[in-house]
Amino acid sequence: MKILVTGGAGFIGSNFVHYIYRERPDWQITVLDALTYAGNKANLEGLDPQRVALVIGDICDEQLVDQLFADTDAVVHFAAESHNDNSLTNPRPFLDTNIIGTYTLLEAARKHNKRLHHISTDEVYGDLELDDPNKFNENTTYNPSSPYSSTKAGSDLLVRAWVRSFGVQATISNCSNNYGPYQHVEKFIPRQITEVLEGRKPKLYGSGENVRDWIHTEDHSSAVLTILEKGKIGETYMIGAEGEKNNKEVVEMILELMGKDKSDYEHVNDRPGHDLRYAIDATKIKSELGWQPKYTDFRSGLADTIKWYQDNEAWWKPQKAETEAKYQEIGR
Ligand code: NAD
Ligand code: TDX
Repeated sequence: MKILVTGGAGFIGSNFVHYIYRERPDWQITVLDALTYAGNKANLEGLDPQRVALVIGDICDEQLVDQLFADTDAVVHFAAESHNDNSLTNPRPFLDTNIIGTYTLLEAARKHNKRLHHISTDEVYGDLELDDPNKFNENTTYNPSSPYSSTKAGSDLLVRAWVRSFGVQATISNCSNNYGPYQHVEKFIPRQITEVLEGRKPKLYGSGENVRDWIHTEDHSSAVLTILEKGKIGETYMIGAEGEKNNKEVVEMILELMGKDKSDYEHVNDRPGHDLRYAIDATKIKSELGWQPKYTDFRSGLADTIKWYQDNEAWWKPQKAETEAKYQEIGR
């Protein structure tokens, strides 16, 4: 089996590559990654180059994509511009990568008749009230809020159309917020951990009552492999692990696990259009494909993640000053 992984040098993509490398030792893996600010070759260190090849290139490059699709059995598509705050400052790269990039892959999947799994997010459904008893499921209406989530929504709709109109063999998954090793320090959990490691206070947007449904990235990987092997073409699967927590609770837990006073954080300006709550109903993937998450103890997953950032300062330090300078400019 030969598999092409787009965005495989980013956070979730590289965790997936490590997972496949361990779980499917006879698979050949090619990573296609543009190594934007979010991609890092170091995320693939330690993997045998006989089994894992890195091609540095853009998913919008039709010729390159065509060549790579000709020589693979299946494609898992993680590559994206992925950070909401960046999309509020400069939306254009989100349109290029998330929309045109996904279109380019779909055209190659159509031409070469190759299996494609598209990675998406729960954010395409907009947000929920704090007391809404319903969670997002595969039939929830699309209602994205930000340039990021609207371009992810657009990419999902392209996949659905290419399945229906051209018979492309694709599936989609919409996952909740991931945490774990190799996550860029611009994102919530790594930002707070590294702020504490640098002797500053965690930064909570607004009141901190916004809820995210956390899943360990390892569970996201096992779900994606399950869909790739057992999923039904044309179907969408929600991925989540019942990990709802508000941001204030998460910051307090980080501080406590790092031996600090749990009130030792600061409030900063809120994100414009900030989604209030995400929550996933993952009944379908559990009942139809038999998937179950393993990392259901958030506190211990968070403790492991803190330890990873403590042990891997050389990995995150080069991104940190530039990331905080960007936040300073936007007052968050
Ligand atoms: P990330 O920003 O850490 O990684 C994205 C990767 O894609 C990087 O390696 C980057 O270099 C690469 N890339 C960007 N533009 C490219 C292009 N034009 N051509 C080739 N490569 C390009 O993102 P992530 O958090 O790992 O997210 C991966 C996927 O999972 C995305 O599709 C995202 O929408 C989705 N997702 C993320 C989360 C989350 O919590 N982070 C949750 C659900 C879904
Ligand atoms: O410093 C911060 N303080 C803060 O309170 C940062 C960076 C974030 N936040 C809040 C905003 C959100 O409510 O924390 C929450 C999580 O923020 P992000 O890490 O930026 O994630 P989110 O906007 O929820 O989107 C994430 O999950 C869905 C990923 O970045 C997306 O790629 C994915 O699709």
